[in-house]
Amino acid sequence: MKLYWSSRSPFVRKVMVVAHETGLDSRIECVRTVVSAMNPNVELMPSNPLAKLPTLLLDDGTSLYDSRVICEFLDTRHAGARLFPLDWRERLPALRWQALGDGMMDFSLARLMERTRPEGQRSDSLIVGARAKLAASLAALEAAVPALDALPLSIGHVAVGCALSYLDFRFAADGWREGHAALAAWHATFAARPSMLATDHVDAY
Ligand SMILES: N[C@@H](CCC(=O)N[C@@H](CS)C(=O)NCC(=O)O)C(=O)O
Repeated sequence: MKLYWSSRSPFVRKVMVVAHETGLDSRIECVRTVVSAMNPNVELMPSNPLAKLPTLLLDDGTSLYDSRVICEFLDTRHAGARLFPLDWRERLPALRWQALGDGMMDFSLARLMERTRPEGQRSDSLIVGARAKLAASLAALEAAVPALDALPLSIGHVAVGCALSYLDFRFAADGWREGHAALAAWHATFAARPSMLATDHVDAY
């Protein structure tokens, strides 16, 4: 399998963490790929018309996107405990946390894009909005720590853990741990997993 990949992408990291957790990482060839919302990568479009990362190309030529679809596919290809639980009592929180983690990545990427625009073209209101969503997301996760601790590792844990690590990578100055001691402790344990250590962000093409 070929994964269109970047060391900067939180969604790619989410897929790679799942690959490591499921023991499938050695079957994935990572292909460095540059994408941009402003200047879409046309070479990626035959595999993914949205020209986004991550995109997974299977050996039979089938392409899979986005990270949710790829992660769920990988979860059908191993014999260990399911990251997408079948029992709805565990599945619902896992999917909700995945939605929250993915959403945090989405508004963080949008905020990053605004930060890198030339001064006059920046939308301050988008940055303010992203900050408000971040505060609300962190408050919700702080309250969810007992449940995160109680349930077995799921795609929700992976998405939330990757979203928080992306904040460290791109928005360290925010100091997200302040006022979120329980979440910070949960994240410290999660970030020490071998799957996270093997997939650290690098700010390079
Ligand atoms: N919902 C998608 C989001 C993927 C995404 O936004 N990827 C970014 C890189 S981290 C991207 O490809 N951006 C290029 C673009 O927006 O055209 C997923 O879960 O995979």
